Amino acid sequence: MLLCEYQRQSLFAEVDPAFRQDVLKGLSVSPRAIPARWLYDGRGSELFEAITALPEYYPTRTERSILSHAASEIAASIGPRRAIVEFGSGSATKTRILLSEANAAAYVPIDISGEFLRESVVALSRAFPDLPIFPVEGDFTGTLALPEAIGGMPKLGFFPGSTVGNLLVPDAVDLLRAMAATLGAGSMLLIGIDRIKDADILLPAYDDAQGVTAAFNLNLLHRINRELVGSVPVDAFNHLVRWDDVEARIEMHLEAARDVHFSVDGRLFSMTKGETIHTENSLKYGTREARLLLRAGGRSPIAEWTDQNEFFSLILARVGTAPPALWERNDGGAKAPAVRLSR
Ligand code: SAH
Ligand code: AVI
Repeated sequence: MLLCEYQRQSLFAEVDPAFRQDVLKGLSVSPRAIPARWLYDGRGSELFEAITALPEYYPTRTERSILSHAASEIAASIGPRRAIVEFGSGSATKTRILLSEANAAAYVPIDISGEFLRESVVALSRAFPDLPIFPVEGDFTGTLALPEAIGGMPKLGFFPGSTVGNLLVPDAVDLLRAMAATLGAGSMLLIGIDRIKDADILLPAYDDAQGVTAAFNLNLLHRINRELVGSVPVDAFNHLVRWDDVEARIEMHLEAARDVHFSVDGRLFSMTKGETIHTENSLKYGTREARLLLRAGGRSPIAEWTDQNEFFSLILARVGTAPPALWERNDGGAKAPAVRLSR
């Protein structure tokens, strides 16, 4: 049998045992749910990139615009020669804006999507030939060691895209605390957080007219079939998006359009029509909630930038939860960080 390169890679690539475990467990529990990090294989990362260019998907272009306006202020606040450690770097498109201003000593992109990570590092090292880059492939919610080469450098954690919103609050707090421990004393964090807004803006952002987000969601089933010898009838599933106003989150599900029976890794599963697999949460935060989240995660916000519509926040925080210094207060008393609007 002749195999194309893509089939060859899929056949001989090692299956991550954590993927197998999460899928088998996620399909067995009620309600069924698979962690969102598994949406990102090579194809999933490509589809996410396509999502970022959709007219309905406001977060990427909004954060990029905020970052472009704020980059020189951020560079002044963090000072020179930090190692920038990015959590969930993807194509690292926004990182280029930061790197152009920040005079970084090194860059460490961390991502679970290995092939995509390697490609983005090649492109980035062409754009920044003098910057030492140390990619780390892995799950940032697990224990990750940073490269020894950056051990002695002061660090800036960069966590853009509102990827923190893909974690439930207790998990987000745990991750922020783990990041603070990994990045060490004196480290800073620059984090993007998507704000609560009207459902008629949120829903289309996750259910676009061209069906790219649907393809991103359904790719999880293709991935299961490819990597875990699955027989999931992908055409029997619909992309389903909900806004939960109480939990302030978008939910993505895969809904069975009819009764289905399939196997994964030799195990049999049945779903009735209308039953769903929950594949992603995307939590949105109010301004105060975002600051409280950071404080719970062991960080003190010191500056915040937003856009004209106040759709998205980029927050700079330092390690520790001590109250902000007087110069950081913008109203002579309230312990809020200075907020600047980017236009
Ligand atoms: N930072 C980019 C990409 C955001 S998409 C941006 O702002 O546009 C989320 C990225 O995080 C993807 O590249 C995905 O592969 C990665 N990712 C998601 N969960 C992860 C995890 N648990 N560990 C490591 N990387 C993860
Ligand atoms: C990466 N993450 C912040 C995206 C989000 O908006 O929650 C993932 C995504 N899911 C569907 N569209 C985009």
